[in-house]
Amino acid sequence: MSESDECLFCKIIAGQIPSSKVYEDDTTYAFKDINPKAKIHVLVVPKKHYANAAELAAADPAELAHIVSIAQHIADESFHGAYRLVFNTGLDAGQTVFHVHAHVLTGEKLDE
Ligand code: D5M
Repeated sequence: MSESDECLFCKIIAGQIPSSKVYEDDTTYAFKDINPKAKIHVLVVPKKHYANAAELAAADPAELAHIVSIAQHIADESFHGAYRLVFNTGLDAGQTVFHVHAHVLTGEKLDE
């Protein structure tokens, strides 16, 4: 069994686990975080499995840039382009799902 067979976000992307989709294209999937930390809290993930942002940046920097552009689009539509973009990287930074994901927090004024 490969790593991605056991990966929660790979299963969400494959439609094996339900999610609240907000965006999808050939390479990328975005869905609402189950435990929102802001009025709008979306996770943007590459469909291909990478463990974290550093792995993605090394392997496919264009996809990383694409994820940033999707975050911008979500914020443009919902909160005049203002948003917080977070990649928790590593257990001690609070990463719990080891399929790289951008947390996009927007929709309201955020705490500093
Ligand atoms: O972020 C992992 C995030 O994934 C965390 O904010 C909860 C979210 N999560 C976990 N399971 C689901 C499902 N099934 N749907 C939507 N969101 C989910 P991390 O940075 O790894 O701590």
